[in-house]
Amino acid sequence: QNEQQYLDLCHHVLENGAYKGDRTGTGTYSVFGYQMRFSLQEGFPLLTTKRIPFRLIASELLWFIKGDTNIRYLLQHNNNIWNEWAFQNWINSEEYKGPDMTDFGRRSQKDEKFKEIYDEQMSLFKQNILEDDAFASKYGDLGAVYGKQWRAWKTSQGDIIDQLQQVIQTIKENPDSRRHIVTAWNPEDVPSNMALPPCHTMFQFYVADDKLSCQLYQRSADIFLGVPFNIASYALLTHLIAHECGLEVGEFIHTLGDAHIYSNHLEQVKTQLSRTMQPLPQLNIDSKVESVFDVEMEDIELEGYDPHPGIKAPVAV
Ligand code: UFP
Repeated sequence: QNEQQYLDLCHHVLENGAYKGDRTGTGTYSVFGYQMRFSLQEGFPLLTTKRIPFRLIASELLWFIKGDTNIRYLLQHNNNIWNEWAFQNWINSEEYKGPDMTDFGRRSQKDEKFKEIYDEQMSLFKQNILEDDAFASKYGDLGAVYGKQWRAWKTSQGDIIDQLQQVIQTIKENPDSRRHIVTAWNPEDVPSNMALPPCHTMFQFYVADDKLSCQLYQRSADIFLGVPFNIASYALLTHLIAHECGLEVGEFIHTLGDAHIYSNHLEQVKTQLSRTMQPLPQLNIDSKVESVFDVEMEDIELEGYDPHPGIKAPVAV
C-alpha cells in the first residue's frame, strides 16, 4: 500500500538512524540511501495519517512548471512557502531601512516580541511584492530555483535549454528512450547563486505498457516535514505529464540520499505512526487541458481526501 511505504521509512529511520549533526544545528537521525515505490494507479499518494496542504504543493509545482522564479505568483495563490528566501534578499539590500532582521528564522521561533516585529515586516514585504511591479521584479525573484533549471537552464555558451519541454517531447516521440532526464543540480550555481542547493537533484521518466513512471533522486530529505510534500509534488507532476502525453500513470519511485528525522520531530513522528491510514484520494485533471504549461489550479481536483488532522513541528532553519 502506498502510504505504508512512508510509514515504513519512518520506522526504519527511528530504528536504524545514526545520530548526526547538521547544518541547522538541530541534530537528526539519519540513514543514507532509501527507496519508496508508489503505485499511482492505486490512488494519489497524499498522506492521510496527517493532513497535507495539497493546494500549496500544487501551486508550487505549477510555479516550477511555468518556469516562474518570482514569489509573486505564489503569493497570488496564497502560498507562503518560499517567502523567507525572498525576504532575506530584501533585508540584505541597501533599500531596507526597517528594524534589524538578522537571523529572523531562528529568532522568530524563540522570541515572541521579535516575532511580532518580524510578522509586520513580512506582511509589508508581501504587500509590496503583490502591488509594486518594480519592487516585485527586484526582490521577489529567487534566481536559480527549480523553475529556472527546469525551463531555462543556462549553458556556458549563453544558450537556454528548456529541459522540461524537451523531455515531454521525447516522451511523446521516443517513449523507449533511457534519457528522459531533468536535472536541477547545476554545479556552476551551487552554492553562490542559490538560496538552497536543490534537494530534488534530478528526475527521470520511463514508459512501459503505456504507463508513465517517474523516479526522483532527492539528495537530502526531511522525512517529517519535507518528504510528504515531495511525494505529492512529483506524483502530481507525473500525472500532469502522463495526461499531456496520453499515457496512464505508472509508479513514482522516490530515492533518497540523506534521509533524516530531526531530533525535534520525534514525538510528532510517533503520533503520526500511531494513526490508522484512510483510503487515498483520487486526482482528477480537467480533460480540456492539453499542455502542462497551461495548467491552472482550477484544472486540478482532489477527490475523497479525508485525513487525520495536521501535526505541527518546528522547521529547521
Ligand atoms: N528539504 C526537504 N525537501 C525539500 C526541501 C528541503 O526535505 O523539498 F526544499 C529539507 C532537507 C533538509 C533541508 O532537511 O531541507 C535542506 O538542508 P540541506 O541543504 O542542508 O540538506
